[in-house]
Amino acid sequence: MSLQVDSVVKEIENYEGNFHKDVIEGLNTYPKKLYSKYFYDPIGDRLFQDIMQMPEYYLTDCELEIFSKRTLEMAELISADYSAFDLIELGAGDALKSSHLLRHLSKSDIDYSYMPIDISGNILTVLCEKLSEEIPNLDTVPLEGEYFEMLNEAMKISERRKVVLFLGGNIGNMDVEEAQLFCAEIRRRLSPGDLFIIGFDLKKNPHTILSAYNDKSGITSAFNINLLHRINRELGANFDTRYFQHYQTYDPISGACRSFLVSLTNQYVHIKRDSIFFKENELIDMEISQKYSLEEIQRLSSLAGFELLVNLNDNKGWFVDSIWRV
Ligand code: AVJ
Repeated sequence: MSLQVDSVVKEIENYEGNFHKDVIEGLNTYPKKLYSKYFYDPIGDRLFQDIMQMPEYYLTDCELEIFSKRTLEMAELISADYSAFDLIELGAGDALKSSHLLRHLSKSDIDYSYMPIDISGNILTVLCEKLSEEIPNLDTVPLEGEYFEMLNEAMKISERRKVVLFLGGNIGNMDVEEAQLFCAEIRRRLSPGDLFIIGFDLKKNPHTILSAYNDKSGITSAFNINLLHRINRELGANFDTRYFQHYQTYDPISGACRSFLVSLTNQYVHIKRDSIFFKENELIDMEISQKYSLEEIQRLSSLAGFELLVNLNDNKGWFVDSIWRV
């Protein structure tokens, strides 16, 4: 392996590193940083469900519309050469969106397996039960673990053509540079003819975007604050969440929508033996939800070594599922 590829892999493995180490390291850097991938404990899962129900949070509805109204186009591209394939979904969750596609693909006689990847074994069990009721003939191979590890597993299971789904605008939780590395790592594991289908939230009226992440009801705030509670619960820390406040920004030029927690006072927080000082008004960088223009999506696909086949958008033109081929 070349040095460069080596360091890319390290960076991504790092991204998938362990909770305690990431928290201590993140809170000892400047600016302080926590990773949004840790938002999703059982309470965080429930808060994210609540976010998806908020009228301001348009992403889920837009992508659901794409998957329910443009299934035919998607299915035609996927089964263009009639060869058997594996449909791998990164972060499948409840597969609400992809189940439309699965149902459609299962009506044709092309042979395929569905391989949902998720770090939550619990979610995968529920999903498999749901799918075996809804689509009894579907061959489902659940893979519990981190994206790249399980993607490597999937490659070992069969040599069939691969179609990889990465939906929900989850790519937004990486900054543009990380997204480039991520897409290049996906590309490295695929072969000519394989597809990568990836959901992007688009740049749009900045008020629309900011409102989706800065709801008056305080759900997004609670979603961020829950990570402090999780650190208290799982790492024996003593964050007093009354002294942290959610702050959201959107920069319409770069497309970065960011959330922070602001320390409302000078305070020490203890995480077992470590003690961390927060100055009044000091920030913790919590999450990025990067928004893209169509040109930026095109650029990302070619930098990673894909050919962009089509962008499927919702009616409002707020979200796209972009279909890339190796
Ligand atoms: C699950 C990453 C798509 O960034 O829009 C929602 C997470 N954060 N509100 C997003 C989230 C705050 C969400 N993704």
